[in-house]
Amino acid sequence: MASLFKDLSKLSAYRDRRFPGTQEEYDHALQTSTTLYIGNLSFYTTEEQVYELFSRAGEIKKIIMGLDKNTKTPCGFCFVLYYSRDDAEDAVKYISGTILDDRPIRVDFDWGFEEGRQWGRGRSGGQVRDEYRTDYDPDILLRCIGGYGKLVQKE
Ligand code: GTA
Repeated sequence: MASLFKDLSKLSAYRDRRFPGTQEEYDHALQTSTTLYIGNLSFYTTEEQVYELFSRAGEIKKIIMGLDKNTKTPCGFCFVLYYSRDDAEDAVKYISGTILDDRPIRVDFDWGFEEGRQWGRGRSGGQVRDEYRTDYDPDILLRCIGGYGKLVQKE
């Protein structure tokens, strides 16, 4: 069966500025890689939860949680490495957009994990995109008010 992902524009809208090669090499890596980037994770989602969800698409080789470079705590992303390209494509097709810990997660092809890529690159230590967030973040709201439990009790 022809792959849905032959069209380069469907592979990823993201371009890693730190990729060490040419655009052609980047495109080739995205077409063949078995590594995925998962974004919009809750800071409380564990590696075990990620494993449980993504192993539905195939056998996982490794998971690397994205960490805030200052606090060394999860900051909303991770990398999932599969053994097979077909399994990685299935995860993009079927798992992207599903809800994990109340958040719709984004599953993106990635050029491949290298040591250092697990750290948030934002000035504050977390992900760059969090520094541009204008919508409210339910995680932060919940931390401020003490969780849904308290809200429900007050009603
Ligand atoms: N494969 O979508 C992705 C992706 N993202 C967002 C991060 N990584 C990704 N990999 C894939 N697909 O290893 C990887 C990075 C790195 C790790 C942490 O996750 O390669 P980071 O998010 O902290 O830093 O990365 P990064 O990616 O270098 O920052 P960048 O590219 O400037 O911005 C990330 C996102 O922030 C952008 O896609 C955009 O949505 C948002 N953003 C950036 N600048 C602005 C702006 N001025 N206004 C609004 N939004 C912005």
